[in-house]
Amino acid sequence: MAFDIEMIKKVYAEMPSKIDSARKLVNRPLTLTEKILYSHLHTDQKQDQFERAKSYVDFSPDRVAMQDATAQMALLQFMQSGRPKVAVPSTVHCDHLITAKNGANDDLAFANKESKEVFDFLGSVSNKYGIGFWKPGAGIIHQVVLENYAFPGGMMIGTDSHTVNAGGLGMIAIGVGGADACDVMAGLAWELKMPKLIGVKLTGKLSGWTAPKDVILKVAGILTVKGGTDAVVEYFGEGAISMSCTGKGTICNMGAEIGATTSTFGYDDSMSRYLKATGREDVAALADTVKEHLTADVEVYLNPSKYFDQVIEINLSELEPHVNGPFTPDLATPISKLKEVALANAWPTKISVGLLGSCTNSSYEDISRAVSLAKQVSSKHLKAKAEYLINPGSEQIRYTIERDGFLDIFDQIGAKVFTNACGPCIGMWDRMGSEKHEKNTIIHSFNRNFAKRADGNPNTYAFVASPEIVTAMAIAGDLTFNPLTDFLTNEKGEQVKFDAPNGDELPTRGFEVKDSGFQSPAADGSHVVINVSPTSDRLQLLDPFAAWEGNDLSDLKLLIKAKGKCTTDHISMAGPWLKFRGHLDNISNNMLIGAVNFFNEKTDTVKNQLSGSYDSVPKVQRAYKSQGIGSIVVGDENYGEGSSREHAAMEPRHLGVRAVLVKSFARIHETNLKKQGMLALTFVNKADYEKIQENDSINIFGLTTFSPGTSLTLLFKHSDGTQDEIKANHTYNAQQIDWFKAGGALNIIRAGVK
Ligand code: MIC
Ligand code: SF4
Repeated sequence: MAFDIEMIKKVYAEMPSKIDSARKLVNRPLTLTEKILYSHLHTDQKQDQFERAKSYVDFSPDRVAMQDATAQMALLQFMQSGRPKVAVPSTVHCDHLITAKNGANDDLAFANKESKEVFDFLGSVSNKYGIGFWKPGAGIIHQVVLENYAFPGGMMIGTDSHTVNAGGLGMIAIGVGGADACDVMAGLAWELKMPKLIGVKLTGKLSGWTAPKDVILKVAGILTVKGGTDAVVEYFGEGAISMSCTGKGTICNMGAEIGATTSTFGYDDSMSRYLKATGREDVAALADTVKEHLTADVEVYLNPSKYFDQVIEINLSELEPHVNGPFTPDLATPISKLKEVALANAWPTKISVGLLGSCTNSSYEDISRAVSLAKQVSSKHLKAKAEYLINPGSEQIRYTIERDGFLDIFDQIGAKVFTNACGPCIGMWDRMGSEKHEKNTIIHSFNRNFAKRADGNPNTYAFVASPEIVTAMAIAGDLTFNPLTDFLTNEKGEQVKFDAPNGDELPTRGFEVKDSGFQSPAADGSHVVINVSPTSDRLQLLDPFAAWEGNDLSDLKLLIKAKGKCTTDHISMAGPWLKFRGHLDNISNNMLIGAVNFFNEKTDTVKNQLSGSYDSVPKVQRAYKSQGIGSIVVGDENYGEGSSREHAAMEPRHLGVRAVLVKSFARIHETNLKKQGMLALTFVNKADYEKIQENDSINIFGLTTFSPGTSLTLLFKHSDGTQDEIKANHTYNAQQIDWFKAGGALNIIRAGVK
């Protein structure tokens, strides 16, 4: 039986009437996205003709998921909320804190020792507050959610940007910061700006080498890393229906890489098959009873341009496999052009490692198709040229692929299997020699490939591709090799070509698992005591941030003017820093160390205006803080792209940065800044970015009359005595202005006035 079946029954019982009344109100057919959103309005939220990209709307998500690296901060905040138990079904998944080094068994044992304090903390908080707990080794959050919790037509939030993966099972699933999760677990409404809608019509059918991953690699190339901002992407068409449920998950997963709020697909037979195969016949049967509500109204897909803000059409029969990268997931190159592009750009063409797995691509289908290529190494007398590493997505997948002999086949090509966890995808990869910073190329089936992300080496060129392409290219060891057309010379000196991959959507013998790694919480957790040692360097209880002082801000220093891409990985790096995710003061020592200083093009080297010397960003900021001087951070486009980690907002807040002024923000990061009581501002005139100088002192005016829709004024006083007045926009609504005034949203929950 599925988890939380009563909750699912309730959602489906109420859905038809809620959708009917929404349809009457807007007086036109509804997209799937609108149906799910309108059927999850918070009880205090009046149904209305919400304006896309404008209206803030209060929702009641059905569930919350958190992974270990973000759950620490989410739960530290929840502990302050004064609630005895979570208000909606919630889960914690231990997947981010396990370093890939020697192989699954060793690595898991090591992580269990190294991060014992954190896992114990998460386990006992979960136990106390009624949260389901998935132990280290159980699997990657989004794979485990898809296998156990996602359901068509449901709405969930999760403290990880790839929460959107659950769109593969027809959900509206959205990545958020821990403070948002805290609100929903505390029983409060969750606010979202009514999204714009992008429709993607998939015609034709995938075949041969092309995989679901190629759909999203192509879409990323079209929309770029910010093209999906404030939008939900809804996929439909015969191509969507013919695709597996887990394939749909892959596509939705990487919607995070185009900045989309989320992506989703209508309920179809592939979802029903998946629900049944994962032991949820009950959910499939229930979904069948409300089938027509779990997809858009017929008119919508017949005439999509009338209902979506933008429509993209992709013919799967003509789609080529793509390889995206390096350094950004939207640099899309079709495989037939890769050789030419790689040579023209002087990318290192020798592939040293191929990596399979991550939450994006670790389904049974993915692995079985990769295996069909790995098998050809022996049958065609080849030798795998690159190293090949695998992170299965869950223990259920791992157990099943072991039973079905897939791990043996991988073993024959010298593959190493790591723990069912994120591992190299989030820099938890103890890669031998990476500290030498040699130029090298890797190819993986993950979703992100920002500089330094996998192994900390800025000179690792990481490319993203489907599991099939990753496997074939790792065997060939060459980025200029096109497995669709090119031949390889085998051990006997013969020219051989790969047969196209094939595999099973679902295991013919069913999924199997011995110990899934799940731990259910105590029925009554009131007796559970949570200990956080005051001397711990991994965990630190939170102190409330100070409320706004009630006046305009003056004589702030410019901390850094960041140049170019500044993702959450640049603002609060993962990898070695993941271990401090539960300790705000310690993790603040990584604040913005990856951002490039506009004035000297260096990372982690900014001018301390008090001493005139250059030092690391956190050190300079701590120097300002010790003198009671605030500062501001200036940034470029899509600032804060990538992760949901709220540390990227809490660190500057903790260290005394007062405002972040950028050309544009990524959605989750902007909300995280607001939630923590920071000023998140954008240039009215983007060219003003150029006016900001290294020695600037800044005043911010307009705070005493801070109100929705009114811009603020910033005065930049330059060291030569001149000054520039700049207008800054903001998107704060009345409630968010209250967060700012209170010094953060949590202070309002704490005070019990929300
Ligand atoms: C990621 O893929 O970058 C992460 C690590 O899963 C993050 C969450 C985090 O930083 O903890 C995400 O995508 O939200
Ligand atoms: Fe983990 Fe990578 Fe997925 Fe993030 S993207 S949840 S780090 S596997």
